Amino acid sequence: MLSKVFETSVNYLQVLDENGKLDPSTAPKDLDDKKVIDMYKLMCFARSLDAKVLSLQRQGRAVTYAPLIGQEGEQIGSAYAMRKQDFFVPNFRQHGVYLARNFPIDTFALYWKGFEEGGIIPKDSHAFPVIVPVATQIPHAVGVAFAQKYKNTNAAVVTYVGDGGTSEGDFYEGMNFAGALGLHVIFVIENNQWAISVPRTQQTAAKTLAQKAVAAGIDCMQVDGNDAIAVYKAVSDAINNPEKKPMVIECLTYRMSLHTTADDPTKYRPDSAVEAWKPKDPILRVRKYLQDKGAWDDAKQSAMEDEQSKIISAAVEKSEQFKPDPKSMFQNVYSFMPDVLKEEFDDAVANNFWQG
Ligand SMILES: Cc1ncc(C[n+]2csc(CCOP(=O)(O)OP(=O)(O)O)c2C)c(N)n1
Ligand SMILES: [Mg+2]
Repeated sequence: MLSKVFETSVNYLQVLDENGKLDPSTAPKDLDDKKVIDMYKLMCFARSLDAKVLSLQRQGRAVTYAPLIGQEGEQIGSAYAMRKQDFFVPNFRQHGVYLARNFPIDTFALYWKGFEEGGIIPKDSHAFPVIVPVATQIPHAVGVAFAQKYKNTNAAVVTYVGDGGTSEGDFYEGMNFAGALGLHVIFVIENNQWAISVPRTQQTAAKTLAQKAVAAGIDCMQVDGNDAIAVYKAVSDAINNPEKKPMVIECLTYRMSLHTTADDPTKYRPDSAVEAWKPKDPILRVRKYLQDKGAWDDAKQSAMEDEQSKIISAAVEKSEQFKPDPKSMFQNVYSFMPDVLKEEFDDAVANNFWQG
């Protein structure tokens, strides 16, 4: 006898197409113009901030930076779906999510100057710090969700991982744990088609990255990651799931710029690949949608741009006047200072090594 014991499929969601046309049958029930305008403004803000930091880095005024341009739709859409009590566990590219979660822009500016003080996460923000080792945030996120279940809170955990990150053991182990224990974690896969110079096509033979959830017994779906409204709906449904089930949401998007400022993508991908994604821009389609409805116009656009640019300039100016305490470089790695570090610290203090 041969019988089928299991069958599955992966759904794909798009609400707003590239021309700004909304599909009412898939649109979130709670969608109104205010929400769309809020998300639109945040996407524009994220893009302006991104351009600013990139230009500061090129002038030697900021440290290594991972641009987010092109990924504003999935970042703002998912962040906008989060409630205050939910936890945000990032990797290294989710500046837009921090922004939408009201992370202080002054702290951001200090972070990109390389100051320890920029790494301080405000208490009660329910955000974790930037993490660079690929996919190591996943077990942390799952651990936070385990703690929420143990404490019987009503907080979900939203964590982010790149297409490359989904090849890591931490990703599979974390999903397995979340599935087995029924933890309320939402795994947002930012499939931006590249892991530095490795294209998505070489990353895995799997047809979708979402389906990796299936082996862990977790629900999954694919979303147009350049459609902020679709991402908002997918993440919001997962957060408000009455059974608090885990969920994997693969956002299809594109890394329009560099991996980081230490990278030169012209060495491994043609400009035409980037050009092909330009019409799918996540900001453009929301603007078209709002303008067609008469809810947005050029005057509103320039007023918004002026306001955002003033906020960004003020934060940058403040960060450039900031006087860091050099001792802080010793103080934030361990909860207590190990002997070997203490020795170096004492030596530095005794010899006044940071003066002059
Ligand atoms: C464990 C580990 N291996 C390798 C690296 C170097 N590295 C940094 S980012 C990256 C690619 C990540 O690609 P992806 O997960 O798709 O995220 P994206 O950068 O595209 O947002 C690699 C290999 C690292 N930081 N950590
Ligand atoms: Mg990637």
